[in-house]
Amino acid sequence: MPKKLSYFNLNGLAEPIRYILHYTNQEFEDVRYDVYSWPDPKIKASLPYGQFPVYEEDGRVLTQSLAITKYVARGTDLVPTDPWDNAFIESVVFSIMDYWKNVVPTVREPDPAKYTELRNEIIEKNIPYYFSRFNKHLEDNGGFLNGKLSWGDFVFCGVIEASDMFLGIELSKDYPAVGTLVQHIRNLPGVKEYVKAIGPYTIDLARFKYKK
Ligand SMILES: N[C@@H](CCC(=O)N[C@@H](CS)C(=O)NCC(=O)O)C(=O)O
Repeated sequence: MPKKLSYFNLNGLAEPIRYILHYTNQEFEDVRYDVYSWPDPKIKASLPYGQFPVYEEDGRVLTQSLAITKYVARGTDLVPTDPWDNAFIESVVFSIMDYWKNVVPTVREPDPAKYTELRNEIIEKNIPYYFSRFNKHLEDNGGFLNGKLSWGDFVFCGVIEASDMFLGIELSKDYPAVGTLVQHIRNLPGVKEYVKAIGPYTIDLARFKYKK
């Protein structure tokens, strides 16, 4: 059953999917496009909705990172069978994506002064608002989104890592429960070896052409 995940040579929305595929020992082709030469009009036009990540399996194509993340975790205990548990996990996942929606326009801002202004706003406003709540949520729920490791924790970890990289910050420093969960995931079997093999991600926003 050949599996293929296409994204940029970055962590971003694909890293939780890669982590789960490694953690659950699923073989896949990890296709990475150079983010600095994006957009490539021909490749973009070939994508169902013009965006990555795209997951392919047996000739079928899936888009949307959260749908893919949940799909690759199916049949494992990363996806609870209880509907309430799933909805509870999803509710935090959607909140972390609400936070992430503030980061994306910042990264795509072409004017350096405006970028600094947007970045400062995230650091001074959005992060304290969301992360005080996320940190408390984790403290109240055994260190996870819902009491034990689930697909949602991988999404959560992915957004923290991408956010740290794009904004040049370290969220774990101010939010210890968040940091503990990120470290837990990075040390999982399969994930640990993968993280070591690829090394840390970096981004040079000055070379990033994909601006609005
Ligand atoms: N809601 C989509 C968002 C996908 C998305 O924003 N993809 C970005 C990378 S993180 C992308 O492909 N950007 C390049 C483009 O739009 O041309 C998901 O979760 O998969």
